Amino acid sequence: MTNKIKTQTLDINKIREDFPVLAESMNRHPLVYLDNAATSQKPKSVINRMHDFYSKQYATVHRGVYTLSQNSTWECDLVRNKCREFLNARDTSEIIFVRGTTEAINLAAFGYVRKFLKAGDEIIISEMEHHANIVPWQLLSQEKGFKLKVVPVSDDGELLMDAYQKLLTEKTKLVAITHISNALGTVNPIKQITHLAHQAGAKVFIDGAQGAVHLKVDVQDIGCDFYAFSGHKIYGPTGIGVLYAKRELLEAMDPYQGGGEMIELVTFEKTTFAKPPLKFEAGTPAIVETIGLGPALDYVMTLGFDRIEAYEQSLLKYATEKMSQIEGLTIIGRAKQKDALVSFTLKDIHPHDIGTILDQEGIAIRTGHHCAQPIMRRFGLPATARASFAFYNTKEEIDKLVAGIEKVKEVFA
Ligand code: C6P
Repeated sequence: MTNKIKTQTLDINKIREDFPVLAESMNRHPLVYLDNAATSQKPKSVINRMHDFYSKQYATVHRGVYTLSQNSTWECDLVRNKCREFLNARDTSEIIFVRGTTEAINLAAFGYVRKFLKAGDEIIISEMEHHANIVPWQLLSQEKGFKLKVVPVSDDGELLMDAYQKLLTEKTKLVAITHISNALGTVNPIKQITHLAHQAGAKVFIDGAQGAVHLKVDVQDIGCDFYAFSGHKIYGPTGIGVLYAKRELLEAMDPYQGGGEMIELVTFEKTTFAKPPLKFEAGTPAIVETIGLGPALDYVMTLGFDRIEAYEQSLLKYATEKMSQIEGLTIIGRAKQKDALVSFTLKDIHPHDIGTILDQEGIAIRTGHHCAQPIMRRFGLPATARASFAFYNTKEEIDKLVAGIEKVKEVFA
């Protein structure tokens, strides 16, 4: 893409036409979809590609000698290469297809940590992690006797980097941190986190479920050992995601699941394994979901992350200004580096009530603990309401959200 195209602003009306669901109505109002951090809507290019593939090209991968299957394998390999390009990984063997971020974290936990960490070792996570980046490490720590240490978070929702540095010791073997918090929107300094962890001799896992959607990721520049993201959050299908890991780690790791295609040779006495990535992809994969991920990544790469970020930041700024003016509304998470979501409480109104009333206005937001109970506890809250934005959202939609919140207040006045 040329610099000229990249410096143009996004044509939001045109973009919205690419996402058919955005033209739908909900409860007699035009749909205002603000739950993008949970899962994002799909452009026609993704929907059509999957439909066409099922209609004309579908066959298994890696197993067939016939042309239909070989083409299917070829198409999935092209998507693997697109993921490599998307993350700037060195090689396609460093791209493992998984069901999503959750499975990627479990793969690293059970393939790497279970093999290489021992009793007394330490893993550092943070107070703002999603449960997916807590529970797998916890399950293993209980089995293996290593310790989980937690980086605290400031009142603004920023990681306390001094505390992080103090937690790092020669016992630290892994640092597992989210790129962007799904509950607060905080963008963490993952390059610095990685650098410090490496100085202490620890490996680094970055949970990119939110990060890969909003920011340009370059795994070589970050230097992280693992990076994971989910297809469904980045305008692609559910059931497909990526674990990036450095090749030498993948070679040393144990497979996560046993089954078809991940083997080299099987006897009843012993099995040897295929090389990465197939070593970690047991069973018939999510073929059509893999195919659908291709146009989703094309879509964001064509828009360009500099433009996506600039536009989403303008939405965040606008929403923050407008919502701050609502009496009784408190924004949870005011980090200096923050991405496109606003988590909030409104007086003592339960977030589920806020969500239910907004739904009557056609506005979809998420309410609850956002699968991040520890950070809710940190702020002394059971739950928040969360509006999360994508590049297809508009300031007019934020105005509708603000009007909807005023309506909630009226109901509870
Ligand atoms: N967060 C949200 O509404 P999966 O479900 O595997 O695609 O992604 C899990 C996950 C891991 N880490 C972070 C930071 C996440 O935000 C998520 C998913 C959704 O915030 C569903 S709870």
